[in-house]
Amino acid sequence: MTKSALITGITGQDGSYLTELLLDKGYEVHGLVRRSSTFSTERIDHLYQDVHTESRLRLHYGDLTDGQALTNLVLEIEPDEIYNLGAQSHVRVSYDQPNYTLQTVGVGALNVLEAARLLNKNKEVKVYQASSSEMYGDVLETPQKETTPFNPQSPYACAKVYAYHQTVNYRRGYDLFASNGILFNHESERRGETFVTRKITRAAGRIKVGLQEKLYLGNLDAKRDWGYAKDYVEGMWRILQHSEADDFVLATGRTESVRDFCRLVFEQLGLNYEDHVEIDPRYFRPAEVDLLLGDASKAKDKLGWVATTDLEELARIMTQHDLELAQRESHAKTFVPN
Ligand code: NDP
Ligand code: GDR
Repeated sequence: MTKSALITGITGQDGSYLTELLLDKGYEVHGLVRRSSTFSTERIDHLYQDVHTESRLRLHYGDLTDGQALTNLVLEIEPDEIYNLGAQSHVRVSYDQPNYTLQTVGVGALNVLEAARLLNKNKEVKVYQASSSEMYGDVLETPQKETTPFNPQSPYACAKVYAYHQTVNYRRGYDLFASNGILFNHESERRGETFVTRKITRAAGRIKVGLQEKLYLGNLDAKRDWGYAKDYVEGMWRILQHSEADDFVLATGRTESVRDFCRLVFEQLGLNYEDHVEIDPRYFRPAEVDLLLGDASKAKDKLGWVATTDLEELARIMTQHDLELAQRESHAKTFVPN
C-alpha cells in the first residue's frame, strides 16, 4: 500500500530534499505551505505537478500556529508519517522575534503532536520532530550525544528544547510513535542565503566574477559540525522506520570554524578570504554557541546511518553551484538585447 506523509516546512531546505526522497520511495507527500503574497515554493517547483494530474505531491495552505486548521488537515489526510520541519529557524533572528519564534517552534510542535494524538486514536501515525544541536548551547560535554544535558543559549534553542520534551512526553504519555532527530548543522546549495555557509559561498562566487568586493561576517571563531542536508533527510526517514520511537543525534563527528570554512571556499576559487572578509558586529549574537561536535554512534548502530559527504565535498558542491549562479547574474547584468 502507498504510504503517505505530511511535511511541515516543505518549502525549506530540508523539506525539499525530504520530499524528493519520499517521492522516490513511492510515498504520497502532503506539504503545509504558508500563504504569502509571492510564491515560496521555489525549492520544490521541480517536483510539483498540476493538481489536475495524478501527482503524488499535494500542497495545503496552513500555518503551524493555527492548531485547529492543522488538526483538521491531519484528520483529513490521515498520514502514516508526519515530519515537523517547519520553524522560524534562524538563531540570530530569534533574538529579534523571541515570541514569534516560540509560537512557530514550540507551540507549533505542540499543535502537530496534538493533531497526531487525535489521529492516533483511530490510525497509527508516526511523528518526526526536527530537534537541533542548538539545544546543547553552552555545551556541558564534548562530543554531544543523546544523553548530553541541554543548555540552550537563544530563544530559538529554548523553544526547540520545549518541543523536544513535548515529543518525549507524547511518546510516554500517549504511546504515540514520536521521535526526535537531534540534527547538527547541515547545509546545501539550497540553504537559505543568510545562514553562514551559504552566505560565504554566495559572496565568494560573486566576488570571483566581480559583482561584489567585500563579505561582512560576525564571529569567525565559532565551530560547527557541518554535514550535507541530503544525507540528513535519509536519517530522518530511517528514524521513523526504526522498530521503536526514540531520539537520535545525526552529525559528522568533525568540527571546524567559520574561518576554516571561509578559507576552504575562497581557496577553491583561487582567492584569499583575508582580502575580502570584514567583521561587522551586527552579526554577533547576544550569546554565542562556541563549539558543536556531534557523536552519531547511536544512529550508526541502530539505524545504519552515517554522514557520507565530508566538508571539502560539501564546500565544493556549494561553491560550484554559487559560482554558476554568480556567472548567470553577471551575464544578465551585462547582456544587452539586440
Ligand atoms: P528552513 O528555514 O530552510 O525552512 C523552514 C521551513 O519552515 C520553511 O518551509 C518555512 O516556510 C516553514 N515555516 C516557517 N514558519 C512557519 C509557520 N509558522 N508555519 C508553517 N511553516 C513555517 O529550515 P531547514 O530546512 O534548514 O530546517 C528544517 C527544520 O530543521 C527546522 O525546524 C530547523 O529548525 C531544524 N533544524 C535545522 C538544521 C539545519 O542545520 N538546517 C539543524 C537542526 C534542526 P517559508 O518557506 O514560508 O518560510
Ligand atoms: P546556526 O547557523 O546558528 O548554527 O543555526 P548559522 O549558519 O546562522 O551560524 C553558524 C555560526 O556562524 C556564525 N556567524 C554567522 N552566522 C550568520 N548567520 N551570519 C553571519 O554573518 C555570521 N558570521 C558568523 C554564527 O555566529 C554561528 O556561530 C543553524 C540553523 O539551521 C538552526 O535552525 C539549526 O538548528 C542549527 O543550525 C543546528
